[in-house]
Amino acid sequence: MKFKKALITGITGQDGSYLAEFLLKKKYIVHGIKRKSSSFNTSRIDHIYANKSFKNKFFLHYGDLLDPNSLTDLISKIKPDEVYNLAAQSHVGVSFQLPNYTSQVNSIGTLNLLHAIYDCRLASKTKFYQASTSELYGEIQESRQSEKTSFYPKSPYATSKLFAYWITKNYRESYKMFASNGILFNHESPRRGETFVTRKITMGISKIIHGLEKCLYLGNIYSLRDWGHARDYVEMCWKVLQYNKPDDFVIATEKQYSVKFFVEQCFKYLGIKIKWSGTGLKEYGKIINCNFEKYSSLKKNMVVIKISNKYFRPNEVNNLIGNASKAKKLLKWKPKTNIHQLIKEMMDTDLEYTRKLKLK
Ligand code: NAP
Ligand code: G4F
Repeated sequence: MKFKKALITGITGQDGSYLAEFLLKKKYIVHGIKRKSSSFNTSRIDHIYANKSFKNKFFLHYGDLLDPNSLTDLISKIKPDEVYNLAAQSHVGVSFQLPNYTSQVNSIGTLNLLHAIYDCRLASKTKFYQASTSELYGEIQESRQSEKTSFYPKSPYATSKLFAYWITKNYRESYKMFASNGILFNHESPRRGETFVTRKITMGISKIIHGLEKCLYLGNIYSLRDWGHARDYVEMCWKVLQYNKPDDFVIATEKQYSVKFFVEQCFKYLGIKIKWSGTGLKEYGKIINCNFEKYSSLKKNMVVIKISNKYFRPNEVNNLIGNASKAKKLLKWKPKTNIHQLIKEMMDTDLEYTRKLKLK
């Protein structure tokens, strides 16, 4: 039996790790590109590497989106059936501090990868998935954003992803490549990077519970997002490439919550009641009630959330909510995990992680 071969860029990231697991379960041979780093950067995929049943099915290679030679070299050797381009400088806030670098990696990096496939004369064989983003909608032009909604990017990150979105379509049209965009709304998990807001919250609360921190500092808590689970969304990346033609798909839960709501629900899940007071930079959240015997680090009226100027962006995307009816209809998709299940999984994992951290 001939197994399909997939090449994943960004395999060491949140989505890359879930996608690798998903494809291996589907009997793919999975190749991943990892960057050279001065410290270990494979913690999200070490368990896959250690799994004996994936021996000779899972391979890691050094490479970088900014090193076209490494991409051509790998693609010519592997000859993948499917390439998933998940690699990016993916932090919107950081992109304001690293606009040039972000643009190089996210825009030119995507071009480098597409062109490597073309150069290796694999344009008619290899399917290409581009990790596009709801950040493209930025200053929203329609109350629910679909594939037909106009883009209005508001950060160097979003602008760089706009180039990547269009160059993907361009290679589809010019060279008849099966090149598709998944326009994914925010998706989270216990493997989310610790500086993205949901994970920052679940990790921050866990550290407060275990007495490792006193207070969590956040930026714009009135920002609204459509949050799904990364595990559900990587299945969609795969489905996008199994569709009968290359196309672009919005993937979203179609439900929207604020950052403030996410904070409240995390505390609520733990049986802790908080109260908000103040406004603007002076807004704060304090503990009103909980089982103080169980949570010995907490005290009544303890201020656990404060607002810091540091976490506001020069240009904010305030409001995102997707319309995923195309994917629901054509790819037969519906999200499996709701916000409360997501919070439970993230809180449970981070509480256990910080409990062990405290024992060290
Ligand atoms: P992530 O956790 O930040 O992972 C990014 C990955 O890209 C990491 O493996 C990183 O390697 C790698 N990378 C960065 N620069 C690279 C370079 N120059 N060459 C090769 N690899 C490089 O991101 P994610 O949340 O999994 O998201 C995956 C993709 O989907 C990204 O393109 C992101 O922009 C996009 N996206 C994400 C969301 C979301 O809500 N998560 C929504 C829409 C779109 P290191 O581990 O070495 O840093
Ligand atoms: O978690 P975030 O940093 O994610 P953001 O900016 O929505 O971007 C993520 O989702 C995109 C899809 O729409 C991806 F393309 C992108 O790669 C990334 O995965 O911030 C969410 C919201 C923002 O409005 C931010 O201003 O939360 C607000 N926020 C409030 N306080 C904060 C904080 N964000 C962070 N990171 N840290 C805070 O302290």
